[in-house]
Amino acid sequence: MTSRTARAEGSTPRVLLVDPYIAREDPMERKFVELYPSLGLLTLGAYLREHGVDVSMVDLTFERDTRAIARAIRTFRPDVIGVHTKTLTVPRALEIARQARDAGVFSLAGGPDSASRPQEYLDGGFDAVVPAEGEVATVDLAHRLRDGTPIARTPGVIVRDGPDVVRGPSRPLLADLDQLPLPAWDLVDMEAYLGHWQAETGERRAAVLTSRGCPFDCSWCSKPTFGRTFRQQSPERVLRELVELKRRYRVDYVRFCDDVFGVSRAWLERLLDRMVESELGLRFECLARVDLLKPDLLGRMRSAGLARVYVGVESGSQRMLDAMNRGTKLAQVERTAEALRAAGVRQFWFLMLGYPGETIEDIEATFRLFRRFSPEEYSVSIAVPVPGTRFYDKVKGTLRGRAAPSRKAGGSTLLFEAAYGERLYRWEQARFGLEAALGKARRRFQPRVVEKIGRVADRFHEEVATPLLAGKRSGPRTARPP
Ligand code: B12
Ligand code: SF4
Repeated sequence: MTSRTARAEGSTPRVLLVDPYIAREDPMERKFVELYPSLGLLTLGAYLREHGVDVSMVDLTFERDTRAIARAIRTFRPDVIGVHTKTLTVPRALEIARQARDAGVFSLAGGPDSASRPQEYLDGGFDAVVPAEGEVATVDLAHRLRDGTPIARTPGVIVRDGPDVVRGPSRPLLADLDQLPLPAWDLVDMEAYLGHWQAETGERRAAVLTSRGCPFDCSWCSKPTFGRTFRQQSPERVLRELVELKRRYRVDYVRFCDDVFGVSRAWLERLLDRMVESELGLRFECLARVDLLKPDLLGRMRSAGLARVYVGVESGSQRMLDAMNRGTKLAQVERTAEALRAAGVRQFWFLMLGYPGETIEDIEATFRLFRRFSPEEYSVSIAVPVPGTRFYDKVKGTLRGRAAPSRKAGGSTLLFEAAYGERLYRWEQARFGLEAALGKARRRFQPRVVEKIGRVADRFHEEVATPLLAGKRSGPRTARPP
């Protein structure tokens, strides 16, 4: 295996990175327009370059097929093809591993999906998997392959060695994220992404990551690459990235992609100050927890450009929040939702149905909360048990043999034996959809007409849908908004 890729000692190793996601094949993409280049790959690419590796990248996001990979193999002649993996793209990742094998190129998988089930990628044809932070391990591996030194037991790498699979010792995480170079944006067609956003929203939008990991411990959350660790860049390093995005790409809107933004209040205050002082005029959005998003900071966040917040509300039932080990209180949800509304910041709520132990009454509580605050945007998902989580361990005996929710069904697939059947949850999703539409209508049309539609929908829900799908009547009628 090693001899297949070994080149003259002293020559520069060549790594071809691949993002296998093709947007036009994804039915959900048109619904949730969220196209950004993978920051994991761009940072990995920049780091490899800084450490003596030639890097090229095939980003399939805007492509029609995978032909660009064959072209890159011919022209760039890589020693290693490194594929970013998500559950969504498993078949294509495996197809690329086959393509690499046929071309005699070493294939390497990294990213969240291969990190949570490396064996399947090795069985599927990959030569190796980097199941955690990628930078240092990949530099080491690329140089070993170039030098023809054995790669089995390379720290942070799992390799197929003949019939065996050899797992190298784990590698410590990077101690200081400020040492990371800026993402190698030139590896992808930034103009395609920025132009896409400009056409959709009128703004040139880019993604930025200020931290790695998350210190919280929600029982359904999968954290395959960084586990329960947390590191962040200094606000000054973050500002440097923002300045470059503005200068090189005329970006005017930033999505902070951190698992949770603003874990440390002191850090956040310093970043907000730097952003205001810099007068970059950027607007931004982030994902926040209701226990961290303090109403007294919202004014400052707004002045620094805050436009939208993704809020992990998840449930309107405290019992369920506790079951999920969310660590948040309903009072915090209410306080945050009110403060965001008062500050004029758009809210995007994440809600989840079907978590073990959830009853119709809990779903009603979530619905009432949703009706009361009527967030501008939302997503209601059916709980997905991801391997490696406590939720998965809890329901693994009742799994239904499907690894991931169907994109064709809008992601709404029940993968385990929940309290009710899939049709109930799908009905609830439709009901939240109707309520969202009514919420919008309330702001624009005759309230009486809207209320009437709402009452008819409530009656249908209570008297027809719930008894039919859950075999019982729902709780008390949902309160009407004032
Ligand atoms: C930000 C984010 C997004 C952003 C993406 C922004 C961007 N392009 O960077 C948006 C909102 C667009 C998004 C979309 C989706 N996301 Co997302 N997202 C995240 C999040 C919160 C952070 C990703 C990130 O930047 N991490 C930081 C970087 C540095 O880490 P990394 O990407 O893992 O890369 C490191 C290593 O994994 C490794 N590595 C990565 N690739 C490779 C490749 C090789 C060859 C090697 C050697 C190493 C290597 O090295 C990197 C540097 O150390 C993660 C959660 C998480 N913490 O990972 C979820 C996460 C990646 N997303 C997830 C999902 C499911 C999705 C969607 C499918 C959801 C949807 N709406 O349909 C889409 C898929 C879109 C797509 N194009 O594929 C899941 C993936 C689970 C899985 N097993 O597939 C995650 C893990 C969340 C979760 N816990 O469920 N996402
Ligand atoms: S769901 Fe969010 S807050 Fe909870 S552990 Fe995962 S990343 Fe952290």
